[in-house]
Amino acid sequence: MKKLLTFFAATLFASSAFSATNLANITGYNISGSYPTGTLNLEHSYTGTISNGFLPGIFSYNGGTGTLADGDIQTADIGHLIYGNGASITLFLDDDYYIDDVSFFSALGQNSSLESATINGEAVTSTPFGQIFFNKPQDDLFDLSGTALEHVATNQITLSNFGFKAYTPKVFTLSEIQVTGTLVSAVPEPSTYALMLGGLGLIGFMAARRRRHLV
Ligand SMILES: [Ca+2]
Repeated sequence: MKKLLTFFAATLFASSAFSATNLANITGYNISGSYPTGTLNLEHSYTGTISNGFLPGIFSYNGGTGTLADGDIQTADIGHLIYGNGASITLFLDDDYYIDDVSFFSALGQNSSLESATINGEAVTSTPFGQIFFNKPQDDLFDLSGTALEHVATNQITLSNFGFKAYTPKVFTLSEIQVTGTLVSAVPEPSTYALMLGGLGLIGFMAARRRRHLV
């Protein structure tokens, strides 16, 4: 009986452990509004289609993946310059997640003046972190906790309407994008919890009956 109780307790514990925050797998990304690879001597390889964008010298990247989601953060001369105001970036994830945050790692030694963005329709401010440049952290974290997006399951994130500090160029560099979240499929349904708790109750009841019989 004690073994069964331990088993149920372990199952409950394991299911809550499974729902821990993890790096989401970004399977592809589109960028609308971007300088070409080679700008600022930064290299960006991309597997999709690159076409003319909404301004001369500005390009659209569609249907592929590349340097910004390859797990390689801030290697010299690897990265990309994004045309800020009108740009948008769409990330495709391998599964549905409850998103915790989106991190933008700037290219090595590049200033970032990013302050905010619209993410899936919600205005979100960013917090600087990471590499120090001009005596200030230069990577940007968009934290979705406390926003309307916190408990929304999604496999696609669009960032647009980028906001910048006053009197700074409306551009930013990226070397890598990371998304952390909880896999929706790893979170047990409320009915699963009810079933497990019900099982625990039944075992407790049987144990109590056994004890009464033994007296
Ligand atoms: Ca990278």
